[in-house]
Amino acid sequence: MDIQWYPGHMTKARREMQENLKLVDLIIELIDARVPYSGRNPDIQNMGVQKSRLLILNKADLADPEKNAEWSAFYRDQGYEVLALDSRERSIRKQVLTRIRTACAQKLERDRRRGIRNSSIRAMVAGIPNVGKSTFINSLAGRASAKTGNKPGVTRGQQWIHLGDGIDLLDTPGILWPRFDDPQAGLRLAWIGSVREEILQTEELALQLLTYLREAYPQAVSGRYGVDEMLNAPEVLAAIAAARGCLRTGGEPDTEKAAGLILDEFRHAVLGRISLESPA
Ligand SMILES: Nc1nc2c(ncn2[C@@H]2O[C@H](COP(=O)(O)OP(=O)(O)OP(=O)(O)O)[C@@H](O)[C@H]2O)c(=O)[nH]1
Ligand SMILES: [Mg+2]
Repeated sequence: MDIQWYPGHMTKARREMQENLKLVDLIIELIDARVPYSGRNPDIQNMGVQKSRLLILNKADLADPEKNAEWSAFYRDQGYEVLALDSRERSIRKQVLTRIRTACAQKLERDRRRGIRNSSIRAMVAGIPNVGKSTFINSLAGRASAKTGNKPGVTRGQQWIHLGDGIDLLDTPGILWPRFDDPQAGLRLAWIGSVREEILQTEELALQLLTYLREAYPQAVSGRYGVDEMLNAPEVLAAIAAARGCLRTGGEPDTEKAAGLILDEFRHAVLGRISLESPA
């Protein structure tokens, strides 16, 4: 299955982000903790390379805790400031503000030497669709300033949000890149819900996910649905449809419906905390 999604609004958003780069001191790059490799947009990675950068492994609560630790170390070793977070928690504010200041230490020091007393920091929050950028900003602001929603493409325009304490954040629309060279990348981004549902084949997507889980997290599926670990993906899907009463009018298993259920439960970590990539 070749998944590609790069609509016009992303080209526009990317251009506007590029234009706003000159206004910011820091780029806060949100990466989905379940796909810390494929979920890093190369266009964002190459944006403002001379700027300070803070990496947030977001939705860490949905990812495998061991992998979170490995990925944090991996990016830290590359010289980045890194934090793994559940951005829905308002309590993240203190540690994030501390990291923002650490990441901008040079600028703050420069301002101090110039005698600037009310030094301020402006940061652009960037990442793929649905990674949690607006949620992250709202938790830091302590109020629902930015619109959020559990589907990709909720934020359509850029918006400055004032955090107080001399820090302003720019919310940006989630962007992907023109072509996924690795078909696995497209697949993983679709599994986590960063690709528009309407262009996907749900059943094929779920079968591929079941195949991955059978290898990487065999207990996840058998534990949740009580199906035999030895079954292949289509057999598992049919068994889940039967067990969950997903039936078409004639009594046939409704595998399309079961596929939607599996994807939904995976995305909400009902199958457990699952990572799709390892640094190794
Ligand atoms: N479990 C979990 N859910 C999160 C986290 N951060 C955000 N979410 C959820 O993810 C969904 C998407 O959040 P948004 O903040 O709208 O994502 P966004 O990156 O702004 O998305 P776009 O504007 O579409 O690019 C929402 O349902 C949030 O509640 C997190 O750390 N953990
Ligand atoms: Mg948003």
